[in-house]
Amino acid sequence: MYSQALNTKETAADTSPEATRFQARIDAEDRIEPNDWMPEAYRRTLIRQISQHAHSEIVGMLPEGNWITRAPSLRRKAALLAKVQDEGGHGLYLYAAAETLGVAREELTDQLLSGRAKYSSIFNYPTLTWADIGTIGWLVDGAAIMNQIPLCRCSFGPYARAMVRICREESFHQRQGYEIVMTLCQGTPEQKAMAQDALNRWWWPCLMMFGPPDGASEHSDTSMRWKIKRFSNDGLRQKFVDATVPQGRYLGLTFPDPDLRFDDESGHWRFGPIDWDEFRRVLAGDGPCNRERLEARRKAHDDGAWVREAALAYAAKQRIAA
Ligand code: FAQ
Repeated sequence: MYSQALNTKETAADTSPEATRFQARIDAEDRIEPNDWMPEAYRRTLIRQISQHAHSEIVGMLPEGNWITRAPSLRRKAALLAKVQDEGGHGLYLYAAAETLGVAREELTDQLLSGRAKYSSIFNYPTLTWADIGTIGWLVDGAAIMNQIPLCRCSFGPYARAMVRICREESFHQRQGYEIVMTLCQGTPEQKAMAQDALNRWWWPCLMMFGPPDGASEHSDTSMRWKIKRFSNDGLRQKFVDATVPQGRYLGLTFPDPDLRFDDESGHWRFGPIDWDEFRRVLAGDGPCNRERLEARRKAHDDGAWVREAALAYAAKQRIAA
């Protein structure tokens, strides 16, 4: 029902009395709940963002899942398995939050599998070595937390509440990733080189995770007015750089950016230009792993058809018995 609107630009321009009351509630930091009146554009914006977030968690299981069988020790394998399962859980809470807005989960799944819905650009890059698993935890989960902590204060109650638990788990993920990278950096020269290579490949795609620059972010103004977003894309990107650069320097790693420098006046780490052409290519389906990721999700969906059929048959039997 809402899929036609996936790519439309929403505005908060409605001036009806309901819309005015709604905006006053938002301004007063009131939480909006599923049965409350809300502008259709607010509902569509949330369905778009929450479902794309859910898809990101589900597709995000694939790059790391690739290393479960090759983790270097039983301890590492148990932690990675738990992390990937957490990501599956995050996807499910988020689909449930989206469903409270009146959209069916089957429709959201169909949008992902047909390629109509986006998921985070970062999951279209390959995991080539074990250091990539540490680096994903350190940087990708680190970026995810930076973006998601403010979402715990999102104006829509079910999304905000789901984010509280998700952020606690992401925080553990970030620490386990940093600990993997730290272990490699304290290991042999080959291990340290592996960590450096992973940082070289993941740094720029992680900066792209925060979305287009503010001037090109079509949804930001409206989403900030509705307090779905609390910070702009560039604002969060800068917070992430400021938090992460000292962590990398502590490990003795070098960031792949010749322009990176600390600006005494502003107190921020300044970074070089981001390759937005690469970002656009990845979003258009032309990243290193886009096709592979969607094929893996389609196969998982087809392979799971018998589970859905069995659950429906069981539910029908229960109804007859009742
Ligand atoms: N990738 O106007 P804006 C994770 C799209 S979860 C792909 O700025 P908005 C956990 C955007 O959708 C990571 N598309 O949009 C984990 C829009 O297209 P549309 C996911 C992107 O919504 C860790 C268009 O560009 N997190 O990592 C990206 O105001 C490790 C214009 O952009 C979330 O989803 C991108 N990077 O701001 C799992 C958090 N950036 O929809 C496994 C919630 C932008 O019109 C392992 N989402 N686009 O077709 C958000 O905070 C926001 O939606 C943004 C984008 C900030 C992502």
